[in-house]
Amino acid sequence: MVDCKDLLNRVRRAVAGLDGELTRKLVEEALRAGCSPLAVVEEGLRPGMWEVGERFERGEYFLPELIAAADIFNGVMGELLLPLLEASRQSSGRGRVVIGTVRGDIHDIGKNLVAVMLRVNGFEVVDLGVDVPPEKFVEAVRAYRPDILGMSALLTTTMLEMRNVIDALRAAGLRDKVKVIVGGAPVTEEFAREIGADAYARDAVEAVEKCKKLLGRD
Ligand code: B1M
Repeated sequence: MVDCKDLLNRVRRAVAGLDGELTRKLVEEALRAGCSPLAVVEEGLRPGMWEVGERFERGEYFLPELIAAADIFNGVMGELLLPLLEASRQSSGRGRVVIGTVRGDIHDIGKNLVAVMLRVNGFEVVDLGVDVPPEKFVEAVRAYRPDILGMSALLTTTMLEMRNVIDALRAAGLRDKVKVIVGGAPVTEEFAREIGADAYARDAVEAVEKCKKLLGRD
């Protein structure tokens, strides 16, 4: 019997310790042992990144360590996990999602993962990238006519931009033309409700579920 929990705990520690080679080795081992690629991300890599953030807060890590952690994550994601996740892609036609990280924020790892999982589950995704100002979100809603607009924010300061985007949609007469979903580490269900979003998701899997629900196709 494979103990994914133990293996993924070791992945978490390797990421937190910024050991790229060990992370890669353990991820390969976990995949060989039959742990799901998504579990590797959500129960191994992501908690490791979280711990990196905590060490940063405690003054044990600095900006170069955050960058190193992001490189480790993106490395194993791109080489080992993405091909497996994409192999399970379902046929398209679920709906179109425009997604981006809000103005002032350049964190994109979580947003990219949400975009991948939406694509894998049959959504067409238009990714606007990072540091996206409200007017660019509005322009994209007008141009692409998505079913859903997704916003990601990782900073307590930038999450406030989400409200500005919703206000800008309203001012442009587009708010009732698109559903809005928000997410990212500091974002909560309560905050989503407060700013008038239609949904909140705490991770990529929940984001897919909520998007299906928003379109009444779950
Ligand atoms: Co920064 N950073 N960072 N950082 N960083 C955090 C967010 C922080 C919490 C670390 C900490 O102090 N504990 C902290 C924010 C504190 C706060 O505001 N409360 C912080 C800080 C302070 C900063 C800087 C200000 C540091 C500085 O310059 N002094 C700076 C800001 C830059 C800016 O944006 N303007 C900065 C910079 C960076 C790097 C660029 C070096 C790098 C990002 C690289 C990149 O993204 N390409 C980085 C990193 C790596 C982190 C941590 C360590 C890891 C983030 C991550 O990738 N997690 C982070 C610590 C933490 O998150 N606790 C931290 C893995 C990812 C899979 O999870 O992003 O949460 P996550 O995404 C999840 C869910 O949140 C959800 O699903 C995803 C998948 O499961 N989700 C959605 C996300 N978006 C969603 C959208 C949805 C639905 C769900 O719907 C549309």
